[in-house]
Amino acid sequence: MKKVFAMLLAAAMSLSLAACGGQPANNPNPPANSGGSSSSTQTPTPPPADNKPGNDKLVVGFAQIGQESGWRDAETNDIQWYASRNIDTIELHFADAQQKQENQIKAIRSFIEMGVDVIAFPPVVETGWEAVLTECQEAGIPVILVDRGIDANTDDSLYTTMIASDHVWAGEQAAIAMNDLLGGSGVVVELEGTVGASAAVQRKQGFDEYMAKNCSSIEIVASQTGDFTRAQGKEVMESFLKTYNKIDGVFCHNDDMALGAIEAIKEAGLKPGEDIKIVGVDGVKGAFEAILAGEMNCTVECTPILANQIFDTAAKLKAGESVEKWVMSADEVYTADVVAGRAY
Ligand code: GZL
Repeated sequence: MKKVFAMLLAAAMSLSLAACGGQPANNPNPPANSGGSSSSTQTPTPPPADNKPGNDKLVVGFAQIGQESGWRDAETNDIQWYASRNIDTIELHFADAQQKQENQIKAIRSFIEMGVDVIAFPPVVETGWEAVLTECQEAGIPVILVDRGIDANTDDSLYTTMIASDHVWAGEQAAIAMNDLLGGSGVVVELEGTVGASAAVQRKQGFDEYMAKNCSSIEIVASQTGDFTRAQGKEVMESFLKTYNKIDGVFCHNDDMALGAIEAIKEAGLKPGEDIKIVGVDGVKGAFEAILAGEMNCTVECTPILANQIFDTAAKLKAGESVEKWVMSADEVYTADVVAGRAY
């Protein structure tokens, strides 16, 4: 019991440290935008002269989606902290696209202009990348997709590798947990992530297909996007509660929307985690706290701690080594049993 709790708390702590910009006590360097570019929406300015050929640092351009969730902040802080701890060997150019695809594309084009060694980015949506990825290919700059993918119809030679969790698996695990929580029957609503994002499309696919195939007495009566944000998750859950007089469970494509749904359920005079079962994805600190408080029932982990893999893979690509097309993260399912430590 103590071991599980310590492990979970450590997991939550590392996520929360990364997410809240905090740093382990022994890290003298606060997370910094350790590249030559700004971390605002402006297109990063070209790097100093030392970025020209001959600079033996690994120069990576990272076009981040934005700051829509605690998970996203955890990923950003992990990447910036890792680069700030390795400034002798890594030069990170980091751009924040404020959740706009056009800003990600602008940032990628500026990285091409800089002549970075590798470009890495989480595609905010699955489509609309052919042109800019072709420009990367023509410039001879390998591309790493991070935490989300692009449409299966897009020529996959346009990117070198993807480092991400299996989002279909996450949706299936959420369905298994929800089925268990409802005892095989009930009415469920779904809070979807960003429209067109692979993490949302695939979590929905995993959840809905599992339910259709295995849970004939569970009905999904509504499914609507909350754009992966807590505020919109709350708003959509409020509308569901006004529309449906019986909701037994809610599947949220990420924990931030689950935390918003919890607020809405409480304000409706109901008990989250009891009257309405709540399953999320990500494994952020707030989800563990809600589960420990009995207000949430399960979170399916999707690790945001990818910096090590990103920079290791980038270094291999710079050295001309080949890498797997998909470097899949290993994730766990945290039900209340696991969190309470009864599972061991
Ligand atoms: C998952 C990632 C998703 C998270 C959300 O890999 O793309 O984006 O689940 C985040 O919290 O907004």
